[in-house]
Amino acid sequence: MRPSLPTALLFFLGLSYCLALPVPYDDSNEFTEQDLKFAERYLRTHYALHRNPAGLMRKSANSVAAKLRELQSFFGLKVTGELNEETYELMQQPRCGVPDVGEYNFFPRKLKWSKNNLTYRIMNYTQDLTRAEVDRAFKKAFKVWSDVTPLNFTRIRSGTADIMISFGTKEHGDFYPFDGPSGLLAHAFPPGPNYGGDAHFDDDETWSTDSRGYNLFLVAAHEFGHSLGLEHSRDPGALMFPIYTYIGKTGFVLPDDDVQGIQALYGPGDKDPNPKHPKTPEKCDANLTLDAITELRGELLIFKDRFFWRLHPQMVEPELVLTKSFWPELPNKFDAAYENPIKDRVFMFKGRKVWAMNGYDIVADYPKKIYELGFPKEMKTIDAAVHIKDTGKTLFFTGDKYWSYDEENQVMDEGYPRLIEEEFAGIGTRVDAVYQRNGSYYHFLTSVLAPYHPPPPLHQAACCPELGAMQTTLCRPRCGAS
Ligand SMILES: *[C@@H]1O[C@H](CO)[C@@H](O)[C@H](O)[C@H]1NC(C)=O
Ligand SMILES: *[C@@H]1O[C@H](CO)[C@@H](O)[C@H](O)[C@H]1NC(C)=O
Ligand SMILES: *[C@@H]1O[C@H](CO)[C@@H](O)[C@H](O)[C@H]1NC(C)=O
Ligand SMILES: *[C@@H]1O[C@H](CO)[C@@H](O)[C@H](O)[C@H]1NC(C)=O
Ligand SMILES: *[C@@H]1O[C@H](CO)[C@@H](O)[C@H](O)[C@H]1NC(C)=O
Ligand SMILES: [Ca+2]
Ligand SMILES: [Ca+2]
Ligand SMILES: [Ca+2]
Ligand SMILES: [Zn+2]
Ligand SMILES: [Zn+2]
Repeated sequence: MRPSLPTALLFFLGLSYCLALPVPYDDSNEFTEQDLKFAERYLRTHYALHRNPAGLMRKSANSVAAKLRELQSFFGLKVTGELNEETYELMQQPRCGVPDVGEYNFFPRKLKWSKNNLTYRIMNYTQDLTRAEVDRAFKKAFKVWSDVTPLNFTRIRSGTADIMISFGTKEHGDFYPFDGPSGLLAHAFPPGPNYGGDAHFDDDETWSTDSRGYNLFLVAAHEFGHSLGLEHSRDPGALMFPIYTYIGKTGFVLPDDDVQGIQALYGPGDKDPNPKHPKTPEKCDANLTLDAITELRGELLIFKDRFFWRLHPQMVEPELVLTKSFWPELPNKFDAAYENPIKDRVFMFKGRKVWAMNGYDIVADYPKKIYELGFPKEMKTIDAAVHIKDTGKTLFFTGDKYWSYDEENQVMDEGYPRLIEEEFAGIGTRVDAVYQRNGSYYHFLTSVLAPYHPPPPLHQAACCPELGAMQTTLCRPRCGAS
């Protein structure tokens, strides 16, 4: 039986053709012929782009635009139907080979195994890891799913298992060839007989048990989600998000979105050894608290847990991304952040450490210790930071106190720390995040989002004066970000 995964791909094998790919009419985007071919291939593989009969060029261009719109919408990008820099960059990211669109019904909805007792067999191995490491990675990846369902996975060493696992390169026996290093990392078939449930890993990747190359456990846990019947999720925090992000050494916990998905198919298990499944923050949650806010060259970065929202003045919707997808080597969560626009640096704080960013690049010689800024050695964290352009000072909030740092002379100002209450009456005793916009400070307290309007002369009309201005910015960005 022919496997039933990206069926549409079969139509294109061996055909060479040219589709009119819509690109924006400005010369800031100079895509080469090769780039355009790459983009087309991406849409064919992941968005079921069909080749239109010759002579229907206009129509085919429209269908490419439609696919681009689907892709942009799936990933929360600005939906233009045109190939732009942002879309092209996203296409370049290493990812799973299973398509993102379910509506084409490669397989019926809610395809699942009709038994809870499943078998798997590891057919062969990669040279990158020892056999024991590969065995452990797969076992752990199955455990991710069996922990939250009644499913039970048993390894067999001969015969036919439900889930047959193999490493292969390029064409490897199922008409869905891999593509050499990076790009497609792996794919898996939905539940069913024969190929159903099987998972294939591209052996042209470097597989690892840590951050190098691609982490086999992480990719396998994602693929086995497909083996059990899950499709891709649009939630950038979900394991079933199609793009690979290494999430760090700290123990993996299955995100809530994936738990909901798999339990919708199989129900919950007896006992979940780790019942805390991280939820992806919801920008319009009335109870949202924030970790840190800063601008970065005109863009607003709003940090929350292992994510941040990016809000560019031209963007209609804030984009939610995993911090690790931008900075794999940084902590996934920050305490405080601020931008010094004169030095063109963004400083991000976690515990006793501070990193400096030049654009999105980490500046060499960082992280440094916060006591090098003049804080007492025993200080463990900074709650919030904000740079005041008019005075050249940076205010640091920690506990119920705040400090003033002179950026020009790089020293802490005399007479600090002071009590937050003294200067910022009514703000409370703890600050989560601070951000200054056009003369107004926005402070975000532990459980309340509120703009703080400092007394004159600093005070000016705030753009979103109502309570919860930051949230307004996130939820209805037109108000705050124009
Ligand atoms: C599940 O499969 C294993 C291995 O085939 C078997 O030993 C076990 O009894 C099965 N359990 C159930 C509940 O069917
Ligand atoms: C899971 O498999 C083990 C080992 O084969 C077996 O002892 C156990 O009964 C199974 N549990 C369920 C719920 O099927
Ligand atoms: C592993 O098995 C698959 C499927 O049988 C085959 O295509 C592939 O070449 C094998 N890979 C290795 C490294 O032996
Ligand atoms: C916000 O928190 C309050 C108090 O904890 C709770 O009653 C309310 O349901 C929460 N609202 C939302 C939208 O989660
Ligand atoms: C700041 O706010 C004032 C009053 O609303 C407005 O006139 C001014 O253009 C704003 N400046 C910036 C830089 O947004
Ligand atoms: Ca199978
Ligand atoms: Ca590959
Ligand atoms: Ca904070
Ligand atoms: Zn996938
Ligand atoms: Zn395959």
